[in-house]
Amino acid sequence: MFSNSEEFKETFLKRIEMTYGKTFAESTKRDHFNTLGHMIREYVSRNWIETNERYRTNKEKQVYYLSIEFLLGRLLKQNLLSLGIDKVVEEGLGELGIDINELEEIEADAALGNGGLGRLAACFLDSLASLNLPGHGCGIRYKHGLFEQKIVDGYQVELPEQWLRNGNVWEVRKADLSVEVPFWGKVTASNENGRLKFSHMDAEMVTAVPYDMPVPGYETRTVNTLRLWSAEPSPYPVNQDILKYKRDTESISEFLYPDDTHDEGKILRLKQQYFLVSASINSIIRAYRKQNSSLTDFHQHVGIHINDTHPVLAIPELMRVLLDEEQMSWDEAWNITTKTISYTNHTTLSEALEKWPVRIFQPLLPRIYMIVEEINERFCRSLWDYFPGDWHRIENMAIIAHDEVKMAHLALVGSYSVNGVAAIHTEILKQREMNSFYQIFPEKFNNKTNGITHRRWLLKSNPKLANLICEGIGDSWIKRPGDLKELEKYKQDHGFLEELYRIKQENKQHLANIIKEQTGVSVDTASIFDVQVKRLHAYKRQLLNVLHIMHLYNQLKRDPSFDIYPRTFIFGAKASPGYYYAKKIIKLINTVAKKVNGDPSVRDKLKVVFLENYRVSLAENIFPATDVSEQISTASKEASGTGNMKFMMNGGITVGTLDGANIEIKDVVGNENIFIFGLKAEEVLHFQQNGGYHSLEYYHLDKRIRQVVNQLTDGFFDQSEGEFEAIYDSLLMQNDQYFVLKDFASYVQIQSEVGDAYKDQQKWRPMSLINIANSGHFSSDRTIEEYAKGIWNIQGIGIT
Ligand code: 26W
Repeated sequence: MFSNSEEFKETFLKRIEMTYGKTFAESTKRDHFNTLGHMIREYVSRNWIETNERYRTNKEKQVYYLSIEFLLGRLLKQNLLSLGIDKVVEEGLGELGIDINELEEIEADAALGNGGLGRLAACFLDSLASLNLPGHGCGIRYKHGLFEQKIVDGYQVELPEQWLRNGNVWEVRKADLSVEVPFWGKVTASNENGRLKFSHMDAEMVTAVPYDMPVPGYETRTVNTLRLWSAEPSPYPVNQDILKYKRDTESISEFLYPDDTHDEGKILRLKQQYFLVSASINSIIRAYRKQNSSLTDFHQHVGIHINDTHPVLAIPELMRVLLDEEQMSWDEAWNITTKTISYTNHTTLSEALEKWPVRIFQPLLPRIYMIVEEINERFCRSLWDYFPGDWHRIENMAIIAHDEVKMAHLALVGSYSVNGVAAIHTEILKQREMNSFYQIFPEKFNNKTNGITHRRWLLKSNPKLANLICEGIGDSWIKRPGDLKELEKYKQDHGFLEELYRIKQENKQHLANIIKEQTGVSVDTASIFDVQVKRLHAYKRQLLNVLHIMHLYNQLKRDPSFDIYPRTFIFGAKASPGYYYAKKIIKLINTVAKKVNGDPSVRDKLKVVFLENYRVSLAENIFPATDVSEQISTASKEASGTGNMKFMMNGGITVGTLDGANIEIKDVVGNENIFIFGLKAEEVLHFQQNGGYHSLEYYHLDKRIRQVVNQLTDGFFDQSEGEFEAIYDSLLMQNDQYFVLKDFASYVQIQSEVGDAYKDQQKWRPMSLINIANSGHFSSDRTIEEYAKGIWNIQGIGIT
């Protein structure tokens, strides 16, 4: 299509004239972006077709990753890099006077996810394709992704996100592959040759239309597919108000629920879940039937992975197809289903565990409910053998109990593999949260520590560092991230460490410019950039970070000569719109920022910045510019964390609790290259079980704590009265559930050690380098290889 910049330019210019009927001089940046996007999509199409043909002829087992979220971000540069045409295109555009970085800014983030779980799914797609593995994504094409956040007077304000406003160049609508999804109605049974046949009557049909996006691997010929489903009115007649029907239908893929870890039990969300599952399973089976006459060996050719419980209805839906359409016996259908489905758990927080009231579930999905009931009855009966007479336990393990359907229990019973996302998280599942299930299905449980794609989070977003690494150890790490380890040979190399520092400073300057533009605050790149970016949640303890800043401010006010290495504290976080407490924390951060940044007496020592609308594209500017990575969740609460890995890979050093994957980061970099503080998971669990923690004691005994906590209510930060009462109460009246005050002293102490370490650059730079050198372990390539071998039983054929 084009192999050098001359050919590229020629095609590009011709395209602009033909598509827009304009001369190049008249064309806009958006015309350029769209033209380039379409050229790239055409460029991949040959390999896309060939990949699908290869999968068919080799009869390779296919894996489908079902996820209610895919947090993709922008795709332009990632696609160019993967296809190996980034240089040619950049050069060609440059000769036309077009800056690729400006074109990149035209693209809207595909923000079809809330946070960790959705971004993990996006990283997995990149690794699957890059490892030549037959794995595809199935999700929902939300018209509105995660809300846009504005900060107005220190408060979060939400605006609807509009990523499709200017179209999506990467997708292909495939209306001919649409699937009809039934809701409501009733189930009737008839007798056919002595067998009961169930039919779903009078259902309201919704048409699921697939939009496919190519997922090219990095310098491979493999192009996998991300299929996103959009809800449209069905052509089948309905006897109701047609306008209402159209609205109701389209609302299914209208917007992404902005709830991260809090189950709201809204009927529309259950509709979304079944919509995704039913459309995906039926299109998977349709493709399978084209190749195979019967579904008896389905599980040997297809793996279906469910990303948390949101797509767990894949289990009863697959059962339904096998029972009602294939006429299989229950035992045969169950055997196939439980050898097809595998499940990842992403959290142990009880408020995140999905439970659906039967009164909502049953009428909406009548046939699916019958099947879940049958699964439950058979399961509970089998429990008698394991726990004879233990009524209480059996009731607790049931899938349906007290008029609720417990989605996690359905996932545990109907899948062959259950994995946690970091070693400690999997242990907590086995020993505590899911212990009863572990006792009867020990073989199902396994760990797959999360990872991130180093091709986006290092190669693409930190090109300067990537270049330095290539100069130092070659470029094999791009395909084999474990090779980053070779960087350790530079840990005493002055020249190399100096370069590393210089690049960090340049990246800090770039971020400083963004901060200035967005907030008006000038920050000093000579200060330590100390960053906490992630969803706002009480357990992640942004509050601990703020209380520490308040304390530093108090110390500087008391003693202006107080020796502290200058620091810039940077926050980015969206709060779920209904999460009152989280929104108050955002207001607190902004309130403290205003006071501190406005006080000339601390100007050279402390700055506090809240960057609004934290998202993938902003994150790509933040990770490369960070010195200190805040990973300070209450131990046992953060299942894994993946931001921690992104900082590490870019040379940021972790201040963290022994929680989630922080523990494994500590294991690979060694104690001396990470700053660990605070309660351990067992201690947290101990206090939770036996009591013995009284936050008021810490308030009375530690005057630093007393001072900052009092400042929440005494107007010291010029807040209006009662503004932070909820925060004050959580700490003192509700006994500080997340142990903020308990960990305060230890956090202050470690933070002062961080300052000392940074001051001694001879010490800091090797630490930073060792973090980068050992980050290969946290590439999602490693994670996906473990899923491929340990769960899915698939292999990449050696295509490059
Ligand atoms: C029902 C509402 C709801 C929505 C989302 C419940 C739970 C979720 C997700 C499971 C929340 C989530 O994103 N969990 C995060 O998953 C990451 C990827 O495994 C982990 O790194 C994070 O620690 C975990 O919080």
